[in-house]
Formats: sequence, C-alpha cells, structure tokens
Amino acid sequence: MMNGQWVLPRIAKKVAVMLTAVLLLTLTNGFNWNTQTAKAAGTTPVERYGQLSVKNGKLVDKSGKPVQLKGISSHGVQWFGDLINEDSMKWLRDDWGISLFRVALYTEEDGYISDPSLKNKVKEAIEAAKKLGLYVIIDWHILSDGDPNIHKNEAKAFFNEFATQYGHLPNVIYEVANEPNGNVNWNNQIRPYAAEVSQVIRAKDPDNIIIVGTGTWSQDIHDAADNPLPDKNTMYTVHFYAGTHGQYLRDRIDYALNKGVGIFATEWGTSDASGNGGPFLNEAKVWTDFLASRGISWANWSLADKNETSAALLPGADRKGGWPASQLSASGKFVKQAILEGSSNNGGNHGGDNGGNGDNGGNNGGDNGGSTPGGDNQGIVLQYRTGDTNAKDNAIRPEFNVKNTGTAAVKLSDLKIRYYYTDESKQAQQFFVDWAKLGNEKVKATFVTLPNSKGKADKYVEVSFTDGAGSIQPGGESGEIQPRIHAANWSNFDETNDYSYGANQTVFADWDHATVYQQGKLVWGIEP
Ligand code: DCB
Repeated sequence: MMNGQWVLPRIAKKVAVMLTAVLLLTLTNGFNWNTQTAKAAGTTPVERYGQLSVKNGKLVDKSGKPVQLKGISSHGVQWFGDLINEDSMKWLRDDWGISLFRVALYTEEDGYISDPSLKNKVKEAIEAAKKLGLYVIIDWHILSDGDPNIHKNEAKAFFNEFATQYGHLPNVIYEVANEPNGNVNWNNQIRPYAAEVSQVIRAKDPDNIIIVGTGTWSQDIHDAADNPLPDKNTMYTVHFYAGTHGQYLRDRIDYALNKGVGIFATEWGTSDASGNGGPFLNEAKVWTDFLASRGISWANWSLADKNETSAALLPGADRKGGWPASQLSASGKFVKQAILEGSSNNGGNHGGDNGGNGDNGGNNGGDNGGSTPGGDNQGIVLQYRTGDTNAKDNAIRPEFNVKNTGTAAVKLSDLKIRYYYTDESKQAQQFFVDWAKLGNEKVKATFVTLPNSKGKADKYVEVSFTDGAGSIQPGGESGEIQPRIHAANWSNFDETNDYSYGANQTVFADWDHATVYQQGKLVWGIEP
C-alpha cells in the first residue's frame, strides 16, 4: 500500500483524509484516570493547578496530580478576533467552565505573515487569561503552509518575543505548528523544526508546556511517539473531526500513550474535517468520553459565529459573551455540556451561573455494529462515474458505488475493486479518499503493476475495505466512494488511453470496465 500526502487546497472545500496504513493496535487503557480533581470553590483554574508539567506522559498540576484541561479554540484571529476579549473569556470560564483558551494565529490566509499586528490579539488574550486565571495556548496556526519550515524564521522570532514577555507566567502553553500537512513527515521536517523553535523558547522559558503538531493535519502522533523530542515538558497534538476521524485515530492515541508520550487534543470539531457537515454528535460523544477516560486535555474548534457546523455560536452572536442558548449552535451546546461534565472548574465564583445544567446537545454514543456472514453472492453490481473530466491533469478520480442486488448481505471486507489504467509517470502512486459514505478511513488501496501491459492498462489500483466497514444488505449499496490517485511527483496522467476510464460517464451507471472480486473470485466486470 502506498503512503501519500496531499497538498491542501487553498480553500479546503472537501474533506480529505490521507489513506495510510493504520496501526491496528488494540491497547488496554494503561492507567487509571482520576477524573475527579479537587474542587476548590472561589479559585481560578490557574490558582488551582499552577505550574503544569508532564509526568509519565500525563499533564500534571503543581503537586504532580493529573489534570484534564478543557476549553475552546478561537477561529482565525484575522476573521473572528472580535470574539476574543476579556469579557467573552470570562463568560466562557464562568458559564461554560473552561480552564483553557486557545488563540489561533494563522500564519497564512491573511494571517500573521502578511499582518504582524495580529499578534496584538494574542497578547490581549494572554493578558485576559492572566487576569482570569485561565490557561492559554498560543497557536502558531500553519495550515495552507503545510511545512512548518516555510515560516520557521518568523516562528522563531515570534516565539522568542512571546517567551520573553510571557514565559514567566504559568498560564502560557506554546503550540508551535498547528497542522503540518502535505509532503512533510515527522522525522524529516517537523521534528527538526520543533527542536529548533523549542530551543528558542527554552532559552527564555524553561518549563511551560510546548505542544508540537504532527503530520497529516496532526494525526500522525504515532510517528512522534516513535521518536519524541528530548524536552520533558513537550507534548504532541492530535486533531480530530468527529465526522471524519474514528477508531483508528483513538488507537493511535493509545499507542502513543503506551509509549509514554503526552498527547494533547488542541483542536477537535463535531463536524467533518472541513469544519462543516454534521454535526456528528454521537461520534463526538464517543470521542469526549475517550478523552475523559485517558485524561487528555482538549480545546474545541471553534469560538466563531461563522455559518459552519463547527462554529459554537450562531451568526450574529454577541461579541462579549453572555450568550443565551438561542445564540449557541448545536455544536456549541454539545461542547459547553462536555466541558461542564465532570469538570472541576465550575467553582469559578466570578458571576454567571455555574449550575452546569446546560442543554444536552448530545445523544448517547450509538455503536453501529452488525456484521453479517459473507457467503457466495451473485448480486454485486459496480457503478462508476468519473469525478474528473480533465483527462490530462495530475489526478485520476474514479468514483464508485457498489450495489448488492442479491439475497444475502455482503461483507465489504470480502470485496476488492480493480480500476485499470496506464501510468505515464512510472512513479510511486498516491491514493486518497476525498469522501466515502461508509467512512473514508475504511477504504484502503494497493497498486499493482501488470507484468505484461495490456494496451490500455499497465497498472491497476485495487480498492479494499477494512473489517470495520460492515456489510451491504440485500438491496443496499455502499454509497459513494471517491478516491483520488496521483503520481508521487504530481506529474500529469493521460487518461484517454486508460481501460477503466469513462470520459463521458459523469453520473453513476453500471460499468463493466472495472472489476469486483469477492473473496478473490471475479463477480463483476471484464478484465482487460
Ligand atoms: C483544520 C485546521 C482549521 C480548520 C479546521 C476545519 O483543518 F486546523 O484551521 O478550520 O481543521 O477544517 C477551517 C475553518 C474554516 C476555514 C478553514 C480555512 O473551520 O472556516 O475556512 O479552516 O481557514 C483540517 C483538519 C483536518 C483535515 C483537513 C483540514 N483532514 N483542512 O483531516 O483532512 O483541510 O483544513
């Protein structure tokens, strides 16, 4: 199976998740987490917990006791900076029970690099956090600049300034690279960058927590766990979106925890990875329960009133807090409740009602099990359309829908789809899933070069499904599966001579120029 990263489009409009080997490690919860920390009325979070540090992979307070911080992240300060102020943060502390606030300073997208004055908003948030006794994450929000080294010099200057000015405060947490993505990995780009920036911070601030992003939009925590940084108060961030990222990512967290490294979820959403779609509150509940059981601190994306699912506020919400339920989105209600639940932080005693009976936006996590035995089935139909009408660009986008017209359920993990093409690049191939109804992470692929090329085919991609993908019931279908193939060097293909390509088939219809195998047996289509 090929690993690959993809380049983030400037305007991310579709959820895309890298398809890669998933660590199938089932690990037991290696430690007992005490979620009940001492409740001291009338004190702020920072008064209660003081100087944080990392001990045996856990975030601990001044007396060495594990602590789970919970809170919310701002959206980009260049867009929603007016929602970041002492009043709104006070409201979040007292009404929502947050102990943590994250300030997202985008580097690109009209962020800090083009407008350095945006750092003043970060300073405002830190000053407010100091007054309110909140922990504050200074988030160097790389995103379209997938490689943190692109703005490394600016990062070093920025963190030097902030560590010098605020490093003495116990409130401050540094996040040095939000979401590395694209053609970068932990060992070659991210770790060296983080080591260099950390050195700058440590020269001024010997002990506050430093959090480092990981590859694939901060999902490659296993790579960091395999080769962590030497600094003992460094943690690694995992980011997840409930509609996109599921069990495989929780398994990676357990893998990392069992290796003894500290994990911090500095950003997560109830939406899909685009920030929109859903909300997926059942899935989100599975996640917040998981984080609670592992004692992992988190900040939700985001404090914004943008018209998107992940925004906690509805458009036009007040700028300075005081939000009634009618100004909260479904996500905002869910997140507020998740923060208040089991929180030791509602003794804020600075006004607001701390009752904690927020509206419960969440349903209880349902599990969708239901596997059925395979067996011989003659009812498989493959539908196809091309998602790409440009036959000469760098992408091949065959989209599939598998129908079961038979009488027995068909296990998806028994099926393989082959799509045949000619590979002009002669390079390694990259495979991504832009969308799959059954869950992007449940679709895998491998590339096979034919020993003897057959005119219109010298390679095929074989799409398969994980055990967790479930079954297609009689009369049912898989739903759309939208893969994308690129050469490792992003060179163009010529699809006009590809066996499986249907230039004119832009709506789903049966397609026999791609094949389906069930437990290895050809059950649909004609091989080239
Ligand atoms: C992350 C980014 C964050 C982004 C959210 C949701 O990106 F850290 O900046 O926020 O997750 O996508 C979104 C805002 C939008 C805004 C857009 C661009 O919600 O309002 O227009 O940023 O500034 C992720 C996270 C995961 C994945 C992809 C992205 N993933 N992404 O797994 O594929 O494409 O940005």
